[in-house]
Amino acid sequence: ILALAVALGLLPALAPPASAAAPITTAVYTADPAALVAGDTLYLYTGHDEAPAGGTGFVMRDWHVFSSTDATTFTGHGAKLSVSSFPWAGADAWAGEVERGPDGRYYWYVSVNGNGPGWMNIGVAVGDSPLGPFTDAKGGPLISDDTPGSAPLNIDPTVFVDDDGQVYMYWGSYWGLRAARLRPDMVTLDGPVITPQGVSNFWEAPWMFKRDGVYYLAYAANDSGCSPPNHACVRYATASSPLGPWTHRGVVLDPVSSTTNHPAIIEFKGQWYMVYHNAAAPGGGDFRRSVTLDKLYWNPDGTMRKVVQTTG
Ligand code: FUB
Repeated sequence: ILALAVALGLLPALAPPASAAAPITTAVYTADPAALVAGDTLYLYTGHDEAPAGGTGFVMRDWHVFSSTDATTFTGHGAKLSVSSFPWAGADAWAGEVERGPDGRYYWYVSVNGNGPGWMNIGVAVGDSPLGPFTDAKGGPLISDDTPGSAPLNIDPTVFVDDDGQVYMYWGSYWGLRAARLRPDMVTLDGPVITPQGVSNFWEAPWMFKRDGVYYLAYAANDSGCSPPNHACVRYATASSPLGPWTHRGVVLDPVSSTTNHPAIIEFKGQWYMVYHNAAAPGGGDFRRSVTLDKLYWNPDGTMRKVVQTTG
């Protein structure tokens, strides 16, 4: 009866038992996770924090890949993409995401400093398998300050291929969230850049996905509703159309021990997960972060329950 009442939405579900979440690795500091399921494997694509202890800024030169078949034990595959993979770039290997294209290849979208007059760009690399090898897919930025309508800071791409094959990309920061359609080639804009509406308190780190016909956009927010101050939480919004308008639905992940927060939400072997980073690894900090994950549960009405952050 209790289970039926919960299923009908008449009673709130009891909090699920906590499971131990440890950093996916302590061999390197990792940040800005993106998740991809291919076959029976969960792949995590991460940034790599190399700031010294006590450092006061990001030192990030490459991106790493990890894989797991149980979402508990992860194998590190090392750096599979670096700033030097993009001949036109020079620094700042910030957040990225990998998406499988209609051609079956794997496209890795990243934030990277072009070393030109502007600052950050969206670059894209491609490989024939989730582990690469990955090479620059375009020979220049997909999005730069020169792109009409682009964001004031072009970082944190999230790419989503809808059931009808249409590709969408969201990106941006506190100064402006942007979205655009991509062509099936995955590396060319398909129409104008737009400014999505209804995404409250957006800070950075968008992650787009779809569940039961509903579009979800999770993102880092840094407002007074996230406590402690200046530590981002993860909010999310839903929409019935991939470009919005969006309706804010609440906080799904409270602030973590690092000032930044960065979500990747994915279903793997029937269980949903929130993948994120914090400063919890030994010697960790705001610029020495580590990726971890916890289970994520849904309410019957399609809203997400707040993730219980575990340690282990
Ligand atoms: O890791 C560098 C930047 O910090 C990312 O691009 C943001 O999402 C934030 O995590």
